[in-house]
Amino acid sequence: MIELFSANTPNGKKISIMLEEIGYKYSVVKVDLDKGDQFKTDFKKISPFSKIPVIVDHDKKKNIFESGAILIYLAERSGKFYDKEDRLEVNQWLMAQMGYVGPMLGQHHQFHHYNPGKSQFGEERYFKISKRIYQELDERLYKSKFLSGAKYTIADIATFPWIARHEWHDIGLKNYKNLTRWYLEVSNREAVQKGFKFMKSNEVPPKP
Ligand SMILES: N[C@@H](CCC(=O)N[C@@H](CS)C(=O)NCC(=O)O)C(=O)O
Repeated sequence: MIELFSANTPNGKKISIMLEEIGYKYSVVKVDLDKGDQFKTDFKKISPFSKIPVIVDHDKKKNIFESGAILIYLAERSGKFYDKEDRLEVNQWLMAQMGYVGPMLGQHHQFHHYNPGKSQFGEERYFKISKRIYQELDERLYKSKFLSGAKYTIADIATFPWIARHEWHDIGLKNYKNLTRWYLEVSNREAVQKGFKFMKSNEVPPKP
């Protein structure tokens, strides 16, 4: 049994989607980030930077923090979405999500969605970078069915919940044909739809 400590955010959804994809049983412990649950002593013991998501794998007696590390752990444990021969390619797209796509779109959320009007520099900078990311992903998906190649992998699972915030991004997902094709294909997966609902029973990936 896996315990998932999480919140309803793109990083949180990566792991519920993965757990649904591999068919593992899991329970969800909601970490209320607005109330500061992440700073509680017990949570800090399993999350040194006070961030969700974290999993506790009770069968293997392991706690894992960092969504990329959790995805790799679950992929290796289940033998799914991270084939050995494809790992070099998957790692690149996964790390690009962890180090670039997520953090930059996250800043765009801060300046454009949560705090518009506070910093023109911040708004313009992250809007521009976010548009660039859409373009770059679109170019990749013109050449490749999924991010790391022909197969759906943990790189797609990591990236999808971020693009699913496209309404906040105001970039116009529909204008990016290949990114939209990928987005719809991933959205239509049953496990993705289930994983998306892990905190709100009626939530679905928004249409492009
Ligand atoms: N690199 C981390 C980022 C996780 C992250 O930023 N989590 C946010 C929510 S999406 C969080 O827990 N924020 C609470 C805080 O920083 O106080 C990962 O991918 O797991």
